[in-house]
Order: sequence, then structure tokens, then C-alpha cells
Amino acid sequence: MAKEPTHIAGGAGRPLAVVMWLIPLATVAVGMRGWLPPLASEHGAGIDLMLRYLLLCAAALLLAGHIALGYILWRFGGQPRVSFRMATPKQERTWSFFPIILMTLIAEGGVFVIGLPVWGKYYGASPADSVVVDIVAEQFAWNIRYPGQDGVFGRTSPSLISLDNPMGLDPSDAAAQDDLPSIGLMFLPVNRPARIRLHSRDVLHSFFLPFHRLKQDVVPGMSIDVWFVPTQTGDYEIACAELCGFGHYQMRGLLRVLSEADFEAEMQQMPTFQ
Ligand SMILES: [Cu+2]
Repeated sequence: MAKEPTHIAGGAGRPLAVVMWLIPLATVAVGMRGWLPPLASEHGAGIDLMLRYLLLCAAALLLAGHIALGYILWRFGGQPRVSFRMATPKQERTWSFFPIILMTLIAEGGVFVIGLPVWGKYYGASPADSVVVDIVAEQFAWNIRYPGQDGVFGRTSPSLISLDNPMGLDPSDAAAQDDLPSIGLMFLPVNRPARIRLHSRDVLHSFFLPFHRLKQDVVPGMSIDVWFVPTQTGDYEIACAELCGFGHYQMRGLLRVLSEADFEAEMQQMPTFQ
């Protein structure tokens, strides 16, 4: 004869139930603190909303699950034995299907309704008056380039890469003459769209502007564009969010967001490639 299952929690059922309730409550209370850095871009509001919505869904599920588990411990923990009544296969199917539908509607629905428009804008075509910046990531620096007066980026070639010419700009190309290269320092005008064109010279990097809620992997062999509108002037860190090698920690740059007039003045002062 099969041995009857004995109780698991015994007399400790009620203290365990309290722990079961307190842990998620403490987690949610800590999570309510504002963890995000102050927002400094237009599209970032949509990203923050998406993040808060998903955290709220996760918190509700965490609380609901722990309240139910705690209740079972509180109610039945002290019993000398627990008898199990197994569900029928049909009941199991029904109760598996129900949470799938609920989660799809609540969480995935939120992703589609809130997240998809932000995603579409982030990767979509940028307005005609956008400032375009070309960035080549390398171990362990951000090579930044503006097209200069002619508005056209000059030709580049990997064979021309050197210490003095880290982006491999071609001096024989007329469009390259007035290009404005910079290492680790990027200027942008406030309240004007900026299109960032990302390439990598070596390994996988990730272009990260935490205050602007902008993060994009930089993949060797690919050219990836994202665009955003900075809404605050000031200095912001450009970080690499990909563990890209031993010097990863020092792969930092600076984004300086200026007024339109200051930005134009800065562009005038930057030395051209040739
Ligand atoms: Cu990196």
C-alpha cells in the first residue's frame, strides 16, 4: 500500500505564509522607487511607459501567486497530512489555456499597443531636418563623424584605417574633405531629430544613452540607424552596454546637447578631415 503523504510545513505553516507574503510586498515596495535616470528625449516617455506597464503586470502576478501560496500554507500548513486530489486531464488543459490567453491579452497586448508605435518610430524614417551622425565603434572608443558643409559623408575604406584615420576616410574623395571626425565627443542640437548611424570595426558593441532611453547593439558588418529627439541641454554619458573586451569599462564617450546656435558654432570650430 502506498505511503500516505505527510504534511510538509507542519506547525511552521503560518510563519512561512507571512514570509511568503512579505517578500513580494518588499520587492514591489522597493520597485516603486524611481530607478530610471531623468528623461532627456522625446520617445523615451513611451519606453518608460512600456517598462512601467510590464513591471506592473509582473508585480501583479508576483503578488497574486504569493498571496495564493501563502494562503495555502496558512490554511493547511498545520494539518497532520495533506491529501492530493489530482485534476483530470481536461481540467489541466482548461487551466493551462486560461492563463495563456490572459497573459497574451494583458502583457503582449500592452507590448503591441504601447511598445510597437515607439519601436516603429525609433527605427523608422527620420524627419528631413535631422542631424545625421555616423558612428564607428571599436575596441574601445566611439569614432564620431558629421558630414560637414556638403551634407554628404565621404567614402571610407577599411584599408585606409590608421591611428590618425580611425574611420578609414578616403582623402581622394571630395565629399570626405569637409567631414568632421571626432573621437568620443558628440554634439547634438536640442529639440531637433538626430539620426545615429552605427557600425562596428571589430566586435559587438552597444551604443547606450541611458538618459535618452536609447540603446542599440552595434553589429560588425551591419549599418543600423536609430533616431531620437534630445529634449534637454547638458552633458550625458555615452556608454557601451556590451561586454566587448578587456577595455570595455573605459569605452565611454560624451554627448553634449546644445542650443541650435551653440551647435552650429561648435560645427564651425571642429577641424575637418583634410
Ligand atoms: Cu564596446
